Amino acid sequence: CTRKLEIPFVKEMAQITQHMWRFGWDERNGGNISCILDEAEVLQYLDINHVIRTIKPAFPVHELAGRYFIVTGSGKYFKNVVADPEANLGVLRVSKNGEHLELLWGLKDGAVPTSELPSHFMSHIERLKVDPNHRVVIHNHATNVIAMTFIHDLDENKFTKTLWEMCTECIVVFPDGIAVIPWMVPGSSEIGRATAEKMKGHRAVVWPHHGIFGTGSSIDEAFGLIETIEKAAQIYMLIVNQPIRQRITDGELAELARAFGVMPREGILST
Ligand code: 2HA
Ligand code: ZN
Repeated sequence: CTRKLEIPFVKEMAQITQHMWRFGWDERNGGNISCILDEAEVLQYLDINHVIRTIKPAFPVHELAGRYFIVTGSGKYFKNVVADPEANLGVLRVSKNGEHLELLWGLKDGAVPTSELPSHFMSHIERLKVDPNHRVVIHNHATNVIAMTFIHDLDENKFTKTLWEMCTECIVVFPDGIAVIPWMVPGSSEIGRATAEKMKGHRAVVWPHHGIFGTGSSIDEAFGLIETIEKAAQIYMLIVNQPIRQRITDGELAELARAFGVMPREGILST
């Protein structure tokens, strides 16, 4: 198949990586995406019995055995995905015993999956436990989220509260709040474990001075979540040194939650 952009899940990845690069959230090789695919979906476009090569993950992933993924490649630039999806993306299946990744398409010329695969896999495992519809993990370097981690308290409830106050719709989009982990070395299993631990109760995790992880049932959901958080962080960065004359009160935030039928994470609002 040469018309790669006609495969819907390839096309969607190419479009979203391009968007994110244009937003300035994925400079150079920054950012990575992994998306769970249904076998039936993959079957329509690829020969699932033809394994191009196998790749050893950093650790066995028994919990994801048999699952199909489309992922961005390690060291690859989001900017370049549209022009050459097969070099920059890969479709793979976790082997039946969870010990190997079976490459079915892409990752041309010996490329390997994203350096953040441990964080992605561990996050998928935890999100699937709490949400059977979970499918997508997106990591990027959202500019204002990073900026905010230099000047705001990194207590996750305080961080969440500030974001909720920045745009009326925030509490509706992420009533579960934003988690924040300490600064850690990226690409490691340790940061993967810390991120996944937070994913038990959150869909978004901020990595201070680095970026954000967002999850969801689709690329739209995961991206929309990050987009909303980044927008709120942008408003914060715009107003932080200005005299604030009026704000959304805790009472109004509670009223919003009631009106939209969402349950704000406990311990954040004072009402
Ligand atoms: O792929 O974003 O966190 C580069 C990164 C690592
Ligand atoms: Zn990163």
